[in-house]
Amino acid sequence: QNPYDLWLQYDKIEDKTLLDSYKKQVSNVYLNLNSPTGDIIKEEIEKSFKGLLNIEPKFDTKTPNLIISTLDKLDPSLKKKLSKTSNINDEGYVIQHISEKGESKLILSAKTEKGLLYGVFNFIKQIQLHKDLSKLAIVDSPKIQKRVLNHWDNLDRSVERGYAGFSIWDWYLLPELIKQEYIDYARANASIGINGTVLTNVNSNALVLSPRYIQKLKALANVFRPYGIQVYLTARFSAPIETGDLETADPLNAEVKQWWKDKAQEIYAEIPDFGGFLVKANSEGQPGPNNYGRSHVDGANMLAEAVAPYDGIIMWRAFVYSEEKPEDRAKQAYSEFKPFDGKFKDNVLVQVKNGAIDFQPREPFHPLFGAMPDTPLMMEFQITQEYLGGMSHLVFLPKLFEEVLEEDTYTQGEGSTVGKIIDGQLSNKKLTGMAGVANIGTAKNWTGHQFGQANWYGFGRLAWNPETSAESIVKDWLKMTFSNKTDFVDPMSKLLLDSREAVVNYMTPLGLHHIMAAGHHQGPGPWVKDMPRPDWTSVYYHKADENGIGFDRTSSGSNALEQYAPEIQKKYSDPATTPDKYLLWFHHLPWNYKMKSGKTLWYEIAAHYQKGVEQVEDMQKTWQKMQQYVDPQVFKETNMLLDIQLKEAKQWRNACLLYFQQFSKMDLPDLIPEITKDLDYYKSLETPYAPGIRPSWN
Ligand code: BDP
Repeated sequence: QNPYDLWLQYDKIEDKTLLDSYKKQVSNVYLNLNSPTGDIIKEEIEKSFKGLLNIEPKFDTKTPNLIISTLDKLDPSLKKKLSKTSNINDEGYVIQHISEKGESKLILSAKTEKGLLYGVFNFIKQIQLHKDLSKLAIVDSPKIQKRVLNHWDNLDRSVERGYAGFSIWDWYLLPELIKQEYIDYARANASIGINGTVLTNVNSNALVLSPRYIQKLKALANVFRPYGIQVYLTARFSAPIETGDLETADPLNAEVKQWWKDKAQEIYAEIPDFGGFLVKANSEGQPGPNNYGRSHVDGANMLAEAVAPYDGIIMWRAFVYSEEKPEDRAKQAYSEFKPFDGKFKDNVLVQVKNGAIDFQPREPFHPLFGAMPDTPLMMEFQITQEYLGGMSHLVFLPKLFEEVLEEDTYTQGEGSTVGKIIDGQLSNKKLTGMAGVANIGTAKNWTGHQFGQANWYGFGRLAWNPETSAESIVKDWLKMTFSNKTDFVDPMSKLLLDSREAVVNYMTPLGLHHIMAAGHHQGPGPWVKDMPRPDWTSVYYHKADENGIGFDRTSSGSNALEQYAPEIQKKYSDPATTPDKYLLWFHHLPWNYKMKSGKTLWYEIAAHYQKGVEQVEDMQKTWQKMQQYVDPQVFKETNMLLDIQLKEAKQWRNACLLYFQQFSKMDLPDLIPEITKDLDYYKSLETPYAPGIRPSWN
């Protein structure tokens, strides 16, 4: 195993019977594509067969047993035998075993070469997973169109909230130096169906729109194109001013409109398949249309017009919460965006974070999902673990993503899940998308923490099909990355699948949220107050006082609940029927409130913190038994990281319990091991510097 190779480890199959049967089934390959994508397919087949099967496939044979061809070039007699090819879209593919004249053949076909590339990766995966090839009958297409990574990478190569080293984009040496990493990055993304990448931070820099940078961008686009990946940039709304060209960036100003049209033309002349722009406007100090008394619709549509002639899109973020408004931060995006439903141009996707606050270990789904039926909404997940332990905690995020996608919004009756809104099943708009804030950097294993790779992988799988289960993702990833052995896969699946609940338990159980240390968001900071904005503090969110704890978002409080469907309002307005996991998100409750378990709220808070710590201890125990299955270095490093995770889980537990105890004035339950340090000690642990932060923000 080489961590750099991610889930594309092609180690030789040990089971001799299986190996022999594979060798027989795929040794002679028909492949007739003369294109850069065709070359990539050929290389991948060679590489994987050499690694997994130790064979050099023959490509010049008259009797192929593996036929890789686009549908239009496929022999009609073979084509007839394929089932349901009409169901696939332009990125879909068919992998099917057939018998022809008593001979068995594997056919891999698609409408486009891009579809074929995806099919080839899935075919290789079947071998990695030791599947029976004679049973293959896969017909698959992505359910979401724009499957993109968002890099929060700055031009100086620092990465906002990035914990895996520096940015992989070496802007200074581009366009001349094409690093192997760019190619490997594209290959890894293509293997999981990611088809777009936004290269720059949402807190953007207008410089990237300059002619010099467009040349650099072009070089990257040329690398990514044969892998089916489009490049996008973040657009700084004030760019026309910052470049010195104009004195305003007012979206209704004719010169401004023309400026963006010219800019689009300039980019598309170099990069004909440029994807478009991602925009963070009037959010956390970023410029935007509101600066000119214009709306988000005015801003987004102006840019949409500029890229429309080239089939470009605008991904306009709904991550807004104003400094001036006293409204609960959780309500603001909905208040501002819902009235705009149906007003955006067809090539605008409104990009909405999974929850209404900010990438917390757990949040209820964002109320905008389902509330804008006439606007395509793009899901934004965060793969980098800003609020989930950053670089050091093992947390399998697809479990979080799955939970959000499965939530029922009830906006079009029961079963209106977030996933169905995102993939367009419940919207009459065609454009669909999912974005993941990347966790990739210059680290030798790409993601810093080896298990961060699973989150990149899992994001890709869910962007392809939001109904994929976290369980199937975890199994595939473990097998492809490490080993197919049941004694490894079963306990490790459990470890990964439980890891998300562990982090919720030891950081923010029972609906608590945003109580991390200020700035870097890594350790506990329930005491954080007196920041430039109240909604950047912890006390704003937990509202602990002598009467209790939690944010009342029912009608007696901020009434954020009114932004959800009546079914949800009904259930969540009463603490007795609110799921425990969201209890303190929606309610402020007395410390001795009687929980469903019969215990007090204070007891349950403590018990959850303790459970989280114990879950990390269990993770360590499981990992100890895995040494024989994993690379020695990965084994050692993961051990050390789990030690850090355990230490920090205990810090979280102790700090939060001591802090909240000031208000509850209740004894800690016996299940909490004695805490020998005082609260001041835990406050003093707030590290003065942690990587991945943009110092000027919260
Ligand atoms: C917050 C981050 C901040 C980002 C912001 C965003 O703390 O660094 O710039 O989100 O998404 O989570 O724009």
